[in-house]
Amino acid sequence: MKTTIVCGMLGAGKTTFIGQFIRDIKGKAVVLVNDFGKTGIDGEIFSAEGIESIELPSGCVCCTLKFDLITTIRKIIDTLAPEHLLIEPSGVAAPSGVLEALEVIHIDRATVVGILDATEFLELYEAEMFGRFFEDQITNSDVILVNKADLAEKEIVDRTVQTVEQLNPGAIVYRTVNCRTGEPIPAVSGGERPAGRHDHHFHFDTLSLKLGNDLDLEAISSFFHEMTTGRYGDIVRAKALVNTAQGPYKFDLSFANVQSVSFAKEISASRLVIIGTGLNKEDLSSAI
Ligand SMILES: Nc1nc2c(ncn2[C@@H]2O[C@H](COP(=O)(O)OP(=O)(O)OP(=O)(O)O)[C@@H](O)[C@H]2O)c(=O)[nH]1
Ligand SMILES: [Mg+2]
Repeated sequence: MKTTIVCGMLGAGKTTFIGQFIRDIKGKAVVLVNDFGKTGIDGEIFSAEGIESIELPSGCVCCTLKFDLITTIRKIIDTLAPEHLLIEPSGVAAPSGVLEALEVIHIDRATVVGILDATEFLELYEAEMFGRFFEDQITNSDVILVNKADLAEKEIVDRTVQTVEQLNPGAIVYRTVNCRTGEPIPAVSGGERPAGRHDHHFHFDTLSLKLGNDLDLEAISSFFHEMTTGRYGDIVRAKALVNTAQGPYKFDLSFANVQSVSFAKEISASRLVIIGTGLNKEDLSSAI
């Protein structure tokens, strides 16, 4: 079984990447996705794209859920027998923690794809906002996408690529928009991994809300923009699947960037997940 781990900070583009990458995979592919929030969202996104996935929500597979990760992979192998397993850990997971879990079940040739959001990476990395999180991600990745190149200035994208190449000269680096590499990703795997691991020492709070159906598309969009202002706390990521009065929609906030796109299918249950620090949960719960 081929194994690919797709890691990256919250909202960097992991799910977007898998949606593209899986089209080039021949044979049965299954995605194991670990949403950080209490309510899973990505599983339904994969399902709408016809991608088979197993969800492991609520927590982080590189720490508290490591045992669950091992058990779930074993179960996937026994029951679904995929030829290719793709793992999307939560956006706070250290790939070294995921690799350690894989070692326990003797999967030692996984390819690690690291996705960086070019609009935020340098600022967060240089301010050492997340300890050694980015270093762990970059040094453990075989392939790195400097993504969201459409939203960042060219000079920032160039400096991001330089920083990545300095940290990991052996990695294959792409500049991408919507994670499109323009060529199939080479099946490189298991290059030299740095010894030791770096736990993440930052913590995000999460809030999951059930939403009513028939909410107005514009109202939800403006609420998403309002969430970037700081009035509800420091929100780094929010995502929602909602059957709006104008049809099913997917909403995304990652750092200051907000997007809404219509969703291919009726949504099973309209819901919203918010991740950040100092969340004003009372106001958030009554705002929509
Ligand atoms: N403009 C722009 N938007 C992008 C790009 N890549 C991804 N996005 C958008 O960024 C948002 C987050 O993308 P996802 O693929 O869900 O990110 P993720 O890393 O899976 O997010 P989590 O699983 O929540 O950590 C979505 O609205 C994507 O459409 C890009 O290159 N440019
Ligand atoms: Mg995702």
